[in-house]
Amino acid sequence: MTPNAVEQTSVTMLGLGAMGSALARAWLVAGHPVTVWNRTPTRATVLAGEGARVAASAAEAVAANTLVVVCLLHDTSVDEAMAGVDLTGRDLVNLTTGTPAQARARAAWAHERGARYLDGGIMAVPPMIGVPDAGGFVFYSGSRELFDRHRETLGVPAGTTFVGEDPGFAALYDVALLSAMYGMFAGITHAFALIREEDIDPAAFAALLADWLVAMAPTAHQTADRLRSGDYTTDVVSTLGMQVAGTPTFLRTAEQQGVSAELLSPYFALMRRCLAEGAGEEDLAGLVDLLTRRTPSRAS
Ligand code: FVH
Repeated sequence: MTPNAVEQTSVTMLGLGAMGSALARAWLVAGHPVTVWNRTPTRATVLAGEGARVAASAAEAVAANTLVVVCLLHDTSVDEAMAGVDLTGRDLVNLTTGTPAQARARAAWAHERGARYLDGGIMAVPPMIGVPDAGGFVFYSGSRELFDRHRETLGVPAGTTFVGEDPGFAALYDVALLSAMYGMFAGITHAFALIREEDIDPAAFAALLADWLVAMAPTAHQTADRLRSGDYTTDVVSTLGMQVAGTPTFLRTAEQQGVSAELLSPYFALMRRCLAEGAGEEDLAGLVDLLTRRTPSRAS
């Protein structure tokens, strides 16, 4: 260490898949001592060459450092990898994707074993890890004290956003954002299918499509405002009634282009159901209530 260098927190990384390897590498590059373990030991070879210490077992890796980060395939793999491992006094940060219920159960499991617990939901793909301008970040929830203690270290691979003391919240935010992403992917898939058989350059079309999706993104804020206020009718620009009236055009166009409407139809069915409940003058915020089976404010 150079005379002015600050000692960096040592990190144990369990799981060296695409994401675990990227995380471990980011800490190594930033000067953190890193101990790694992977079920299939050969996956540690490259990182060993980059300075990681390779543990022979998960137990040995956990014993090496207070801060233990886990990024495995799924919740069951966490159970299998950590069976019988002593977690006493560890700061366990679990970045394995799971449900909110799994995260809450995992927090209780960790506490029973004498560990502090933070859950994380990674909003990035491996190439974004360790690249500050890439826009990747991780939702964290659970112990605020633990988050604050390791905030700087956790901020090395990607940005950090703490979303609450409920350990299930990081997973909930993660799944909510990814669900919105899949909705967008579904729309992109349908749009490309519509033009697929025509003499249209997909790249030129993609530029228009991407700009349109960006222009529509503020809908998220408008929906939030309506859900908070309960006012679904003031200043509605595109009423549900008008939009439902337009749906046959979308379905007929799909049919004429030889495209299955299977991605659009469920959303249109929800719109029609909302209209049938009397929401014709509203915008689409009422669909949220319909999905959650809450009584929409129009009925109260
Ligand atoms: N990669 C991505 O794009 C996404 C981005 C957002 C977050 N996800 C989540 O991150 C978790 C890990 O994903 P990954 O990309 O690293 O996944 P793989 O490359 O498939 O590596 C899986 C690792 O899990 C180990 N593993 C699986 N089962 C077990 C088990 N029973 N016991 C111990 N380890 C297990 C596997 O080990 P091995 O197959 O090499 O022996 C890998 O280390 C995941 O939750 C994503 O949803 C990634």
